[in-house]
Amino acid sequence: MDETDGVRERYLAAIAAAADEAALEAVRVAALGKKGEVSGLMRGLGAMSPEQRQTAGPALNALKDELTEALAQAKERLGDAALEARVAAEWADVTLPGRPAGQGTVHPVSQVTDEVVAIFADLGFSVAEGPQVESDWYNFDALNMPPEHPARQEHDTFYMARSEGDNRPPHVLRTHTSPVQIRHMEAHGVPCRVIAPGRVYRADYDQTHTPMFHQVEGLAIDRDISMANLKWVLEEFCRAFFEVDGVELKFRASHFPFTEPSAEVDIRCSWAGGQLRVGEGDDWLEILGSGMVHPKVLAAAGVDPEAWQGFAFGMGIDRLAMLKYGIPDLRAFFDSDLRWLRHYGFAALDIPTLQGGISR
Ligand code: 2NL
Repeated sequence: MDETDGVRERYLAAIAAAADEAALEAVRVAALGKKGEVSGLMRGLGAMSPEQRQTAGPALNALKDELTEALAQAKERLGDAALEARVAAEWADVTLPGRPAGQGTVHPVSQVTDEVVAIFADLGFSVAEGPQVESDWYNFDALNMPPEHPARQEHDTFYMARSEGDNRPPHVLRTHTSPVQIRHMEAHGVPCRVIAPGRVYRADYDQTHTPMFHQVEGLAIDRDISMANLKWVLEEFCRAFFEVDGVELKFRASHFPFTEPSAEVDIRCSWAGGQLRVGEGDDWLEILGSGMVHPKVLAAAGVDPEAWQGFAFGMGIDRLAMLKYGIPDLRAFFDSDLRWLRHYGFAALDIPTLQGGISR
């Protein structure tokens, strides 16, 4: 049948020429779609005589089957080719290094705490911890600060709320870590050498004070511990912490309720060029308070002051961190860590939207 033959050759050629699946679909629609040419020929069967239809019918059916089959094969071929092209284009080098993940850093206060703990560990001190909410007995009375003592007046201390009729003893946010050492002596007895690092709280807020800050206290009790031992331990500590061999300390007479005698300790330094240099110059920088533990404090902790004696000291970790790493405003620690982190090269902080949110 000449007419169908021409159609067959044309569509087989078009199928072979289709460059992609879209072109192939266009050929299918042109031939076999509802308004397609072959579909039109098949509709024409109805107008034929039975004899004509007997030969034309099977021929058209065979044509339709052949084109359908050719279309399916072409589609598979083009599909494979498309997939291969995609695989070639999307080739991934699995040996490339990964994208660097954002990295955090240890907070300077934690870092300094770790350094201080390590230095005192070398000197034979262990670490003690205790509650941040304390009874006023452990925080004050045991430290020879009776109720009428000025430091107990409300202004500096955070008191825990009590509902009316609740007659339990008052509790406070600890104002120093001394109570940790009282508890340590009660629990483990003496002799002892401990340090107590941790958070402490005072209602104070300005360039050099934050309501929460960090302290490390130290305590050494034995039969014959003296101020000379205190002096050596603190010199060793400063040598190690400030990484200066020629540290020079000055013990200045002072007063604390929990030590007698008491001394504040200054370290020789220079501020030449606005930069702190420890161990040289003509300035003195106060770095800690210390003294021989008051007999009443030993007695309060269940230790016989006739048989035992020792020294104690306390210092601010945040201040130490400031001095060692040069951050001028204590509030930078806690209002936002951003300056600290930038100081430590935390690149992600240079995102403009983040900086827009910083008020200081
Ligand atoms: C300071 C002064 C000090 C103590 C803390 C202490 C602890 C016990 C007994 C006696 Cl259990 N004393 N601690 C002693 C002297 C000074 O801290 O200026 N801290 C920042």
